[in-house]
Amino acid sequence: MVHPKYFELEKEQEALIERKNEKAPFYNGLFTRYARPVLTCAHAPIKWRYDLDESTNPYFIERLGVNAVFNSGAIMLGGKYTLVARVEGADRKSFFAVAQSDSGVDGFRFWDKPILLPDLYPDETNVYDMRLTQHEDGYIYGVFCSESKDRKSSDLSAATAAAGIVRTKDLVTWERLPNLVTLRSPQQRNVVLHPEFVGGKYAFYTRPMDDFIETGSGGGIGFGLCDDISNAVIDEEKLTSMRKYHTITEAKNGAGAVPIKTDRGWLHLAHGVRNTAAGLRYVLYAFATALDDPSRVIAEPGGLMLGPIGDERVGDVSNVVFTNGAIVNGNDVYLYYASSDTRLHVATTTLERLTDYVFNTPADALRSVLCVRQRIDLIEKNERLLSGK
Ligand code: M1P
Repeated sequence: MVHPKYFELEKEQEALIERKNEKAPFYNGLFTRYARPVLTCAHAPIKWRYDLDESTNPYFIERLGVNAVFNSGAIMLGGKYTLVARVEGADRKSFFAVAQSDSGVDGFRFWDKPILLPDLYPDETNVYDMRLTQHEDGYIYGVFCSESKDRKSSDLSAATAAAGIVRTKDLVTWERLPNLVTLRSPQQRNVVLHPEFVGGKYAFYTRPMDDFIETGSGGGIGFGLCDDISNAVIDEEKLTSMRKYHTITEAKNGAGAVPIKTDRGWLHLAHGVRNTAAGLRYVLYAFATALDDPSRVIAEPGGLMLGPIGDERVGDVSNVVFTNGAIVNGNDVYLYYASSDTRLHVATTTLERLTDYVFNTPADALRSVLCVRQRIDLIEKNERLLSGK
């Protein structure tokens, strides 16, 4: 017999999924934020978490809890806004699951079962943060962090991060390819596959790291080419958006969503990290690279584009916003970002607004005195306009 509590929880969950989202009272001219997250642990199907059978679960206790639903890859598929979310079990292990919506801002519903990836690496302990690239070769690629225990270290928590690669045509059947090899960087996370061939090769945005947490000598977001994606090896990574002292990228940065092609260049939505007395603070920023060379930065607004506010600031890893997916539908851009490694939100904008933001927002002047100069120039321009002179 199905436990009666199941029907109660199902009803509550249905109400949660069906609840319309509303625009939040926030204005900056660039983004519309929404009042409610689009995915949370409460969206995970009841049958993923509970044994529904009253005879084996008389108290209807959650057997396999879901702790968080966050960093999601995003594409438009079959006319639906489609996310491959990072779902984290109560056991701390993350896995991937597809959720779809008709509106992009509410109504996200998980498919029946999470994705069971082909098991190529026996030491792989955790997988997370899949970027979905609809590549011009006809496949949808998922590039994600494949984390394994570092068996060379005596430190119990020592781990190594590599970029796992899968491909599919429908998000149902997945082919796993060998992990990306970067000959000059010992570890990789936040790797994104560029959607087009560059000089006939597959192009990846990388994030060279010496260590699992610290990027060490890794100077920023890298870029590398490889001939064969079924055995992807990158010999040389050159830097695109670099980490800089006393900016939002000082501690580290990483590619986020798959770059968006516009007439003026590739638009990149990335994250930057700085250290504070309260720990690491993750914010989102944007930059553009050249159409004829997607590694060459041609515009980089100063400062953060989107940071954690209100309830977003608190969670399992507080003071974090992180993106690994955006969807462009016509002129509209849906940026999916997670807050504090706990839940997933959406912010919307348009291609025109995003392009204007990236190309017309001043770069970081890098020193207080120059930043004040920048601001006084703006104030004086406004004063001239306001006084009609
Ligand atoms: O906890 C914040 C984020 O930390 C990592 O990002 P990075 O490699 O730039 O430090 C990722 O593990 C990400 O999943 C997480 O949201």
